[in-house]
This record gives sequence, C-alpha cells and structure tokens, in this order.
Amino acid sequence: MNGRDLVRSVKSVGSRQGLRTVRSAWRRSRADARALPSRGPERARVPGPVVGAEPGPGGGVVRFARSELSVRVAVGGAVFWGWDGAEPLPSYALPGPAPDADPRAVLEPDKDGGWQVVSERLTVAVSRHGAVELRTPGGVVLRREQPPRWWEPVAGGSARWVQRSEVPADARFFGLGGRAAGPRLRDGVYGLWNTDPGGRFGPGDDPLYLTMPVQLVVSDAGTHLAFHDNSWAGRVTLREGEEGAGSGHDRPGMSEVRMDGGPLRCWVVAGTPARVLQGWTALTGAPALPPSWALGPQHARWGFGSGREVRRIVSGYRERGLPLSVLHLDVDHYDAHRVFTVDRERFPDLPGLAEALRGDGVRLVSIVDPAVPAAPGNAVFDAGTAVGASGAFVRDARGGIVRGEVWPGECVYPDFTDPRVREWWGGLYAERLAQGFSGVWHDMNEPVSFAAFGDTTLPRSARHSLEGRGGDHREAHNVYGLAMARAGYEGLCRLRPDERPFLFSRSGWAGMQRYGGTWSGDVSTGWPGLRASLALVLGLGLCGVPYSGPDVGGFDGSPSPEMYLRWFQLGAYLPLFRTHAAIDAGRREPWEFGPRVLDAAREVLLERERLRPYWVTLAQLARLTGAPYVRPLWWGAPGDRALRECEDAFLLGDALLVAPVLGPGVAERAVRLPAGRWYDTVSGAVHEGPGQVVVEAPLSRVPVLARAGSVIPVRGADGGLELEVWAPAEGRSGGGWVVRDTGDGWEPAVVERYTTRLVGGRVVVERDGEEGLVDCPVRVRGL
Ligand code: MIG
Repeated sequence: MNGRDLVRSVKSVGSRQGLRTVRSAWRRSRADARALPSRGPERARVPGPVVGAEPGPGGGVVRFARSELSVRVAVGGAVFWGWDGAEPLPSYALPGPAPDADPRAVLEPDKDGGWQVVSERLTVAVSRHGAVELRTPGGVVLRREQPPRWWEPVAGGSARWVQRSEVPADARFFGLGGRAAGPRLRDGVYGLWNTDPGGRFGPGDDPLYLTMPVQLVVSDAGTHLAFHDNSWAGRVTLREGEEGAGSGHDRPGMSEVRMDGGPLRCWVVAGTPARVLQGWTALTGAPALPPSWALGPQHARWGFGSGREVRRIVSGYRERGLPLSVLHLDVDHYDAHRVFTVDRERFPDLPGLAEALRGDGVRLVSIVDPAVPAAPGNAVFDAGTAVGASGAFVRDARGGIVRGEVWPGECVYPDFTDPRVREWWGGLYAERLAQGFSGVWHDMNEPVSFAAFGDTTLPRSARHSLEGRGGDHREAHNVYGLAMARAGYEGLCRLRPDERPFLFSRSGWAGMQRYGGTWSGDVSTGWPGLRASLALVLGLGLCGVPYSGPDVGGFDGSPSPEMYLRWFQLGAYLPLFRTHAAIDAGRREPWEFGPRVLDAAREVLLERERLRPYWVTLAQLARLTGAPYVRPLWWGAPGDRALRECEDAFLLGDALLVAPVLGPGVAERAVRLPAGRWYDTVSGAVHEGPGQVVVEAPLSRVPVLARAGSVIPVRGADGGLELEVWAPAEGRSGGGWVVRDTGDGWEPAVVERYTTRLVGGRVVVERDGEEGLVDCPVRVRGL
C-alpha cells in the first residue's frame, strides 16, 4: 500500500487499516484507564511563609513552611531556581553536568524579611512568601514569579503545578518552540505536547511538532529567556500587558505555566538578545554545524517513485541551469514503508544512483521514521527485541510491547530514552550510509501512532527508561524526538567519524540544536503558510535552534505560480531551503510553474549559491555564539518598540535585511528599518533608518537590503571567496566576520574580522590582526 492509499483508507471507515486505527486508539485509552487511575482527591499547597535560609555555592536554599527553594547563579550568568529540592539534573535540555556555580554570587537578607542573590547580570530577590523577582543590575524588574501552587494527589504521585509570572507592561513574548502563530506570541494558550496536526496545519493550529517551555521576553527593561525545565504536558497562557495612557496604571504582561507533573524548576538568562542566546546555548549546547552542502538548495518529494525519476528530476535542474545541492528520498523508496529497507524494484541500485548524483554535486538525504513493523522476521524488529534484557521497544505497564499504527501497519516504538537503545538504533544508520545517503531526515517522531479519532500519541501510561530512572510516556513524550535525534547523531558520529552528521528532525525539544535542525513539517498550501513558515524559523531561532526552514510551496495542495514563487523567494533566505510536497499534491520543481517563475526561481537560486560563504559564516557563528542566522528586526535594538511589532521582515546575519512578500498582487512593500543606512541590493537605492520606507518588490525578486559598512563573504565569478563591501556612510565605519569553509570534517573554525571606513570618498577595508591585509578580492558597492 502506498501513502495515497493509506490516506484514503484512514479516511474511509470500514477499511482494514481504518479498523486497525480504531482498534489502536481503543487499546490506547484502555491501557491508560487501567494503568493511570484518575488522580482522585488532591491537596493544594503553596510555599507558606519563609522560615530560614542557608547559603550554598552561587546562592543557597530558602526554606518556607511547606517547601524550599534553591537558587543558584551559574558561571556565565544563567540563574537557576528549583522548588521542593529540584536540582538542575537530571535534564534532557542540558548536555552534560550542570554548569558550575558562580562563587561570587551569595545569598543575603533582603529588606522585608526576604532574601536575595546579587550577580553580575541579575539580582534574584525572594520574597517572604516565595515570589521570585528578577531585576537588572540597575534595579529594573524583568520578571516576577508569584509563589507557585501545587496540587498533590492524596493517594501519591506527581504533583501538578502552576506558576504565574508578571513581565513589564510593554513586554512581548516569543519562543515556546515552533509556533505557527508567531513569531510574536499574542494572548492565548499554547500547548506543550509535541503533536502531529494530522496532515497539514495553518496559523491557528497549536501545538505543533516541536514545543518547548522556553520563552524569550523582550521589553524596554531588557531581554530575558525563561526555561521551565520540565518535559511533562503543559499549557502556557500568555497575556501581553498594557501601558496606562496618561494617568492610568500599567497592566503588566502575564505568563502562566501549568504542568501536569514533574519538577518545578527554571533557568533564566538575561542580557541583550545576542547575550541571551549565547548564554542559552552555553547551557544547552552549541548548535551542530551543518556541512556546507546542507546550506545549498534542496528538493524533496513524497513519491519520486523510482531511481529513474530521481535522475530525470536532477537532470531537469541541471539542464535548466538550476543549482541543486540535496535531494531527499521520502518513505516511498522503502520496501513497503519499512524503515532501513529499499524497494529494489524501483530503486535497484541506490548506491550507484547516489554516486552518480554525487558526480553532479547532489547528495541524497534519507527519511527515517522511528516506528518498526511488529513483525517477527523483520530484521529490525528481531534485532530490537534482543537489545538488553527487555528489548528496545516501549512497553506498557503490564510489560507487553506497545503497538501503534503507522505506515507499515502495526508497529512498535524504540525507547530512545534508554542509552542502550540509542546505541543500537544509531548503529542501524550504517545501512543508510551503505546505500549512499549523506544525511538523515527524522519524521513521525512526536511520536505518531495514527488514530481514527482523538490524539495520535502513544499511551500516556507506556513505560520508558528515562536514562534508567524509569517513568512513563507523560514525561517521555516531549523528549522522544530529541532522544531519537541524539541516537541518530551519535550513531552517525561513530559510523563516519570524519564527517559531521547532517540531521534534521520534525519533533524535538530544548537542546535539539546539539544534534541538528528541524523543518516546518506539513505546512498547508496557502498564503498564510508563508507567514507561518517565517514564524517557525524566527521562533525556533530564539529558542536556540538556528537551522530550520519550511516546505516551500506548502505540503498539501497546488500553489498558484505566484504563491510558489513568493514562497521560494522566502525559503531562499532561510537556513534550510527545501521544496517538498505530499504524495497527492502538485509538483514542486521550479519548471512546473511557467517560464516567468522558472527565470525568477533561477535568479534567487543563483543568489543563494553566491551567498554560500555568507551562509557558511552564519552557520559557524551560530555554533560559536548561539546567534541564529535568521533574526527578528529588533535583534540589535530590542528597545525599539516599532521594530518589536514588525513580523514580516527579518535580518539574515548582521548584514542583510530581507523583506519577503507574503501575499498576492504585491509590487512594492513597506519595511521598517533599524537605525543606520541601508542599500537596496538590486536598485542600489539608499534608505536611512530608523523608520519605515517603501521598497520595490516586483514578482521577479524579493527585496533584500544591505547594511552600510557591512562585509559579506560571497562566491566570486571564479568560485573563489570574494568580499562584498557596502560603503559606510560618511563619518561612519562598519565591518563583518568571515569564517571560511573548513570542509565536512571537524576542523576548527578561524574567525576573521574585517573593518570598513570611508576615507576621502574611498572605502578602506582592513583585516584585524593581519596587518590589515586582505587576501581575497574586494568588491565595493553603494558608492
Ligand atoms: O504522515 O513520509 O511531515 O514531510 O512527506 C505523513 C511522508 C508522513 C510527514 C512529513 C512529510 C512526509 C510524510 N510524512
């Protein structure tokens, strides 16, 4: 059965598959009813009044009548607090041991009977009743957490809790992982439970595949990131504040985090946006560095159907002068959708195909789904059942293997929260490498089990190792994709130690960036999909996951030529630039939409390739500093409120401002500029910021502006590195970074810093520390 049949059968009640999905949904709810009895009566609890405090490294413990709070400032400035004895570990977000405490931060009595810890970047003040206030060194309040409340089942079990916080009246919320409705998170309730929306999603769908309890808050008082390190299901309610006009009072902004269980603990990082992302990725891990080829144009299709068709498509790109770097094979190249297999009738010689494509400069990337057919005789199933004492697959509370319904029919699910299972699974990628694949694309790892109704998860009562601690799916669900990514990443590192893995995954959680990136999943074809595409990339970048992008063209339908082109032009300026569509949707090759689209698509593809050295630099800088490639316009000026409201344009690194067209019938558009001079990169027109200007946006191109004084590494006509320098304004200077491509291995990066000045009408470019010498061609623009 192919994907189209399955889509049909799930829709048609009465089919075999349809009946099986009904059965699996029923099995799931029965298992939960048996193993997770209702919570019964609960006892509500608050901390009560303070009774004492004990200093400890980087802070200490404040004791209350009915709870205790530990506060610790870590080296690097991140602040941790945890209630009821919660410590930083164990944590899926932190890659290793918790960071050391900053010995300079000490607990001391505060006024009114409270306590405080003063550190370089934040003061943490704990009130007598357990409110926690974060203030800047200047004493301005960034965030105020009210005393938490817990509800404990009288019969025992994990307490659910709620933590309400106030932020300044002018604050804006961002983050929470990938949200279609972002990047600015308006008033509403946001779910924390990774979810496949079921085929396609629009801006109103929430939650999606990759959620995380990470909020980035920007206000005049400063920028901070708050991370409630807890993987249970939860909901975050956000309400933006309002400033009192004239004589009225300010109404603060509000965040309320509700969790169904798990520890009540939080990390906060404060500073400029750049410092916040640096601190956050110092805590949760540096973003994996994609190989340079993964920064080129990529194409996928669910249903290429055969090796011959793949060759035809790749020739189609070449013959039309369209650069292509990566081609993705979806589940239809598997033998009956069985992961780690190949349909040899349609793909008789995949390694040979891969090699031929490599000759054309095209790499193959393979989809990998976690579900394994529950069929004795299936090699992966058989090997999995033999892993360790109890096998690799998730079991229910009674010890039976949990079954769910996915492409191949009845399936079982590896427990990636078990280190032995990760090691086993990672080893399976040897088969993918032997088939000639250069990278992997993780799908369906929320994880998905089709259901005829209701949600599509594993039973909440399913048991997981959770690194040997033991627990159930309520705690493991949200980190399933993250743990699978770890398995894949570490497996590829072991199997092919000389090359950096290329991996991206639909689901994930805080810390995902250590293993790779993500993509939009099944964004619905339609103009709102363009906005959602950008929202996802911006929001994830602010959560520390810098490499992502949409399915250009949308997943489920047939975009109009105009919509396709505008989406293509947007995607060309996002880190993962991939066209893709569902098996029964329209095609996504650039020549399917007429000659005008083809010409404009070629132009933006060539420009993307010309900018490859800039993309490589941005990837390296993301790894070194946590700064996402794609940034909101307020990145360098978070105090500029007008920029904070702007959601339809973005910065690509320090040098470029991209103002994509997100709707039909547009020939020009307004764009708000950060301070300084900006050049239209095509017309050369000069615009002065801050303020709003109108730029030309004909169908043939996406408006891109360059910051005066910037240095952009580009590919010259001969393929070598060239510096494109945009003239600084009179009396101003500028500069930029360049990190050269060090290949696909682990060679350390060398960061070169360039400065630019305008002297007597001439632009002078110098390299820091190398006696000013610049060893590649420089092309000055904007003079
Ligand atoms: O149920 O592998 O988001 O990119 O083409 C659909 C088939 C499963 C979902 C992915 C999509 C992929 C599709 N997959």
